Amino acid sequence: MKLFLIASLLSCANAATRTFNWTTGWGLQDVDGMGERPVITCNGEWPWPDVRVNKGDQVEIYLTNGFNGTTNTSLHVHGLFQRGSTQMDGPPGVTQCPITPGNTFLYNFTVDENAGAYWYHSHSDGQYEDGFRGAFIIDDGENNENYPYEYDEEVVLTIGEWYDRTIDDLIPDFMSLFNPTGAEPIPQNLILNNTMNLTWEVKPDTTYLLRLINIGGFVSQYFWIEDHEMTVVEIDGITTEKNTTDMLYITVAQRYTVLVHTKNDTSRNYAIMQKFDDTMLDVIPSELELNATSTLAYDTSLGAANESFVDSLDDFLDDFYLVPYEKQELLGDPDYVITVDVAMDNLLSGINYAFFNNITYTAPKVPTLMTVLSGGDDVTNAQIYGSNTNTFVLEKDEIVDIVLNNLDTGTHPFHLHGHVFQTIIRDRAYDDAIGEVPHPYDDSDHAAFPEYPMVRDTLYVHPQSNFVIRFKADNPGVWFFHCHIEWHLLQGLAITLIEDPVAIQSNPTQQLTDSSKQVCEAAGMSYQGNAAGNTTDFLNLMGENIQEKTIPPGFTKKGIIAMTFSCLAGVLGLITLSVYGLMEEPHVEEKVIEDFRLDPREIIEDESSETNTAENTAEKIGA
Ligand code: CU1
Ligand code: CU1
Ligand code: CU1
Ligand code: CU1
Repeated sequence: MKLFLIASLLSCANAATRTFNWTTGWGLQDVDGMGERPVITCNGEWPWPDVRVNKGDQVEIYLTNGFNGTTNTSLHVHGLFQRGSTQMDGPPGVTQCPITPGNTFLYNFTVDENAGAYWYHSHSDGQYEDGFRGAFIIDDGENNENYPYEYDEEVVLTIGEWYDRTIDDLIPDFMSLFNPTGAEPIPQNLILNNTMNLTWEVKPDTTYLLRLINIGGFVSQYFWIEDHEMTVVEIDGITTEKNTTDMLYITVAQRYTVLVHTKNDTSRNYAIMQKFDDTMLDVIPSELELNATSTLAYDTSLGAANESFVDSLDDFLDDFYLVPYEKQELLGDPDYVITVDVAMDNLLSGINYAFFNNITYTAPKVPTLMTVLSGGDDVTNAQIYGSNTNTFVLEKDEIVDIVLNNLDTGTHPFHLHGHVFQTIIRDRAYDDAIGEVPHPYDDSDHAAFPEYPMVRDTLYVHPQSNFVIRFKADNPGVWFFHCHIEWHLLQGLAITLIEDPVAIQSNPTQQLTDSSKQVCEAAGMSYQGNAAGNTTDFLNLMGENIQEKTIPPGFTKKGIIAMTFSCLAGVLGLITLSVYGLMEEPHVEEKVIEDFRLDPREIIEDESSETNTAENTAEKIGA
């Protein structure tokens, strides 16, 4: 008994409380050498700090919205399970109200995840693309004594893309009638540790634990170091068996921790290479540099390394075959299978949205967690959370499969909050360019599930393909599942999982804090009621937030695009500029036409009818 007491006192002494006071704001920074542009600052400075904590630490982050005007904010620590603290997870509309200017939210939670690489970022309106993000590294004790692999030094390298304009400046053009295909803005550069042409000075014959974190919001990157192998030992906070490769493919939000052993020879420097996955770009501007080169410097007097090329981009490590160090057998058959189809399409306004099962996520009037906490006996009824939150209610400890069918021709990195998951199927890409059509998962005809599946928190699906992930619903909370491409989250590519809502209600640690309530009050939002804010009849959703109407039957997508062209005669030049972000691309009209499989003659015809009103154009298209 005495021994036990001493042991627990010691562990208390080791667990520190780590307090951070962060205030957002705007500043100017030249990040990529292309000139200054506004960035989101932390206490007036940029970049945001990288955070390092110990497992067991209590973390308190006081986040103050220091923006002017109407810009809201929030914070999510990516990869943390927030066990017993779902109200600290961050996404507005899901677990909290948005933090309005002048207000402060206290994020207060215990770190009990595996040692490894995590990160934090704003969960509002694409803000992290403007620089509101940083690494969040968890150590296991002073010297990581439980860590299974030997290394000499540790280095964090964040990667990401960078735009020459701010996201709040790009959003109106992106979510616009003038961008009917939903073409994502093209970034100008790839950055490494918030800069370009970085020099990483290394010692010879040394093993580095290199933590690669993609803190970007759009493109996946290929990453390699000239003439140096990388041994993967961790993905997304999960320690893995060693796996050696020459090249990684890292989607946004994913982390790869690798061992790199340096040469015993300092006679030359080597290139650290990042390359866009250009298949994710709707157009490739001629001036876009797809490769970014930094330097692994054995001797800084030798100067920067030259660009290094690879023969093929197909030889990157396939994370599907990685095995966790603490092998976890395939979980048993699912109790609940959630099947979701991903698609991108236009709603009536002509704006392009993203859908899971024809629903584009639209935040409720009352954040979903707050509906759980005030919903009494109705909480297990998914209806009360609204028609547009795509909510699924999970029972305590059930095994859940998410079957995701990607009907879209793009690659998407999906992220689940509150969990890591086993990846049991990831099908190959189906290429529309050679006539292949979307290939949904077929329960009666699929590859064998792995015995020890790969486990992580962010997973990409190939174009027109599918994946199946599996987890145990053992973490009561409200958890967002969404595409981590910020453009697609803005377009509504998200669902909400509510895990064991009765347990959330009854757990004293899951209740709303004063800070949480204050932030809602300041935002003029209720923290009680169903998705529509109805506090008496939770089944009455009158007045809830819903997506705009779909295009009526008989109207085709092609017709809507034609309407866009005819109503806005002569705007092709404007579309060229604002949608495709190109002024010099010679064939952009063809690209627009190709995107919609339009008959060019039809556009010409429609363009000629300049005097159409919106109504008679609609009539014509409906016909
Ligand atoms: Cu997350
Ligand atoms: Cu994230
Ligand atoms: Cu996406
Ligand atoms: Cu998220």
